[in-house]
Amino acid sequence: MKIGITCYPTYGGSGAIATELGKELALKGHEIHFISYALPFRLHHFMENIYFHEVEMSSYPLFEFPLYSLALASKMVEVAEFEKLDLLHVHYAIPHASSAFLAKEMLKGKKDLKVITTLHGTDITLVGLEPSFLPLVKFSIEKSDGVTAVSRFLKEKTIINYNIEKEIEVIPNFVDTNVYKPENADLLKQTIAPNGEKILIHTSNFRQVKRVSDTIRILEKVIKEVPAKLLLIGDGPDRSECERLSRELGVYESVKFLGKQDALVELLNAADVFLIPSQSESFGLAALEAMSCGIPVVSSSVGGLPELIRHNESGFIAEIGDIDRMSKYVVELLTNDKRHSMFSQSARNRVLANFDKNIVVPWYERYYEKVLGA
Ligand code: GMT
Repeated sequence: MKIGITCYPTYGGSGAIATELGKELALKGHEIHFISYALPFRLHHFMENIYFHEVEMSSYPLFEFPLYSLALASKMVEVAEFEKLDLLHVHYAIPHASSAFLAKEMLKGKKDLKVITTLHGTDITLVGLEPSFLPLVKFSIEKSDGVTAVSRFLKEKTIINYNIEKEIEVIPNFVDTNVYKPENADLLKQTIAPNGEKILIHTSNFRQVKRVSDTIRILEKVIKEVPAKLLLIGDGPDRSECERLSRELGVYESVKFLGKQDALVELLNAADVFLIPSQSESFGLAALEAMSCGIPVVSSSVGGLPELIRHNESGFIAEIGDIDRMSKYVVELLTNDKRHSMFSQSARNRVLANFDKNIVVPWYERYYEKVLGA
């Protein structure tokens, strides 16, 4: 198939999934055309069957705000027509699904461009609900030829919040279990925790919805019982506040703010527990990557997280903001080696059985065929 993929190219779960999907499809012989304003962050090497089309933006004094959605629609039309795309798969509804609808309409009479929209999270649970976007998100979802959501939770939210009757296929996030796998990281462990402290880890874009400050509050409680360090990977608006909080709580020396990192697998393998105390999380790709490395997860009980993490098996789940309970769960995992290793094995097995790329990518292919067939 000739497939156009549009996603946000910067750090973020939807961009990561879209890019990994494109790469896997290209390896299987499909021709993939990425259409975005910059090269997706996980696409830095040349790969056969992958092409990138940059959406050029021009400025004009009258345009106080950049007209990206319109420029994107024009680029979609150009690529679909000249590269003879079979379908366009857009990730994150705003504004991608709307631009795709416009492109589809513009091509009518010349070709029937099928559009598939994958809903990822805040496009539905947060931004999409704003009155200035809601009608457009609803319209664009209804006009897509196919719609997928990354969890049952997100599917339900979409149906209820936007009053949508359209069929939505749940296709979960996936991971390359040959890359994200358990491996020895003793050397790195020693560098991070020279006195044998346990290591907690959290990775995110440091947005409010991630509640990163909860990880620091958890650490403050945990180190009263077990010597531990907290690795914070990523960057974003809440980072300064988190740094301030760790100083205020007197745990600054035990928290390492590492910023954006590429060597994620190594860092995950150095850790004992992964923390994801989010306010909202439609799936939790970061937790999936940790579990694939065999790292047990302690999370909040929101969104799609309970669909990923089996409570008391591959991790522990607590109410949002219940720092006391989450700290107790962390201490339990850090002080009970037998339990930790059972959780670790169960996390890895759960990923292998349900969320491996070799299970989920063919699922997308089947869905494409279904939409094209229709
Ligand atoms: O919403 C975000 O914070 C970023 C967003 C994205 O599009 O990059 O992440 C969402 O999509 C991921 C991939 O499907 C999911 O694993 C994340 O759970 C989801 N984030 C939220 O729902 C907050």
